[in-house]
Amino acid sequence: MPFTLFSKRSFLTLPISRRSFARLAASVAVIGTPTAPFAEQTAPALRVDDRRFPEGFLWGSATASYQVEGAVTEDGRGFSIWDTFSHRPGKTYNGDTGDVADDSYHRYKEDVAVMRAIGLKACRFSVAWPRIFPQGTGAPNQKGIDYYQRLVDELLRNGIQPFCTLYHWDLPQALEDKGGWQSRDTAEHFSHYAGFVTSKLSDRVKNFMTMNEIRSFTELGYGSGIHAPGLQLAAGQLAQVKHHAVLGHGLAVQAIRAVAPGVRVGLADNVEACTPAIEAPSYIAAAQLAMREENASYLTVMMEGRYTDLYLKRLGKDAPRFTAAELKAIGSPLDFVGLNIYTATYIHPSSNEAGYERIPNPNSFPHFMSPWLTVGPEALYWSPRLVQQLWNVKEMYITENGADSDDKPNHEGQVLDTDRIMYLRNYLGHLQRAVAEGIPVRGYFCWSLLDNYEWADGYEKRFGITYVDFKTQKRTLKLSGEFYKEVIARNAVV
Ligand code: GBH
Repeated sequence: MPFTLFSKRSFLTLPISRRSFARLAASVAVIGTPTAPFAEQTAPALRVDDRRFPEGFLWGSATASYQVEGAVTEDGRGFSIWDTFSHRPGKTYNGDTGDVADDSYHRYKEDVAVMRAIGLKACRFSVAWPRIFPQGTGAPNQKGIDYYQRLVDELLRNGIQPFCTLYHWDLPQALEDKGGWQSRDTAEHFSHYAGFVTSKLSDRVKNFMTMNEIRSFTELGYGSGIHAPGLQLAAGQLAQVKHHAVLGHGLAVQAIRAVAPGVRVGLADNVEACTPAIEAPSYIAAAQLAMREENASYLTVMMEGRYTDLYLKRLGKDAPRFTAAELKAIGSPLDFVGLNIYTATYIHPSSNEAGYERIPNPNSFPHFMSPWLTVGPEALYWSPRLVQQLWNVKEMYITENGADSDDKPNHEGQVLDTDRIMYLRNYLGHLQRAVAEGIPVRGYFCWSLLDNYEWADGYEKRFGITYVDFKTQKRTLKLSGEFYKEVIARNAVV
């Protein structure tokens, strides 16, 4: 048992009966300490109860097709924009591609066994569009469908609920060749694909997410160009790309509902996690304004069916062109909102037009291996709270949260990633606060089950709670995996 940190009994299950409590309290009272506060401070059972999640809270992990599957030329899969982009010299760290990745296309049973060993109750995975429609549209590829049916069956056999993301950035190259998300047609093709996959999986998958992180694939893919397809469009063109993407989401919601009225539909959004720098009324009010405005072209337009006035005003002539019918589709009601949260954006009140300002992180702000991954655990409390307050959302999930550590196996092959544990423990502590206050977060998906292909950062950055040796494909649970297992077993922050 290389990973045993401390005995379970020492903290959670120390048996203290009411009577022995009373005796203990009484004996303490003799030496002059007030009874009740002492009992509260020292009773382990009470302390852990305070850190518990409600029964049925869904503990999961997340991955994405291109980041784990490999097998890019197998069983009739078409090429995606990431195949093209990652093979272009100079676009990714070390020239790394997802050609093999975690080889999960072949090793999915092993991966599900890892999930089961951790005690996971849910698995968020994504479907590669070019496995289903190699050309983006036209004739479906049965072998691609078969793969996801096999994967889902394996999850269900192991008592793990599948949560299916339909688009985690692997757009068929054939569609990019026709304009990709610059073309409104892509939104229509996406909704058709989404309805088709739902029709093939909805007998066994009950939760679908249309898209992962619209902000990321539009702004990085078509704005800064650091992700596929690597374009750097002008502001007006980028605004139109973003509009087509949210339209694709809305049309997909409708297509999914049309083929499978019983399934639950949401998305995984990397909301700008606006967080009051100080927990005081003026800061909280400012953070709420910021949450709405900073997400104007993503979650806000999906929740409200309209772009904010300030968003359109600021863009001016670069504002997207849209119709009322499109906005209605974009605002299609959802069953849940998934939030991908890694960092906090700190906010303070301002007398400017918006009523708030973002606070830039000082250079000394702590972060993980990725410079962007600053540590802001309070985001896991404030984002669900503000999203619920703004839009009265009935159900939320944290669909991604995690960190990249400098993971190096020791002489025994263990990865003792205490910094990732620190990250997870602190974020979960704030999530627990949210849930304890009645904010309807129903589950949490750790990013990621496995070290995997971290897009432009290749295999350099490791986000797994399971270490992957990319030479041998050997999977080894990290210490953070053991930590997460303990969290799940006790349904509490430990
Ligand atoms: C998520 O993105 C993705 O859903 C997932 O696929 C990914 O593996 C995971 O997080 C970890 O990164 O290079 O300085 O311009 C998280 C949001 C947005 C974070 C883009 C990195 C690039 C910053 N990502 N960002 S920079």
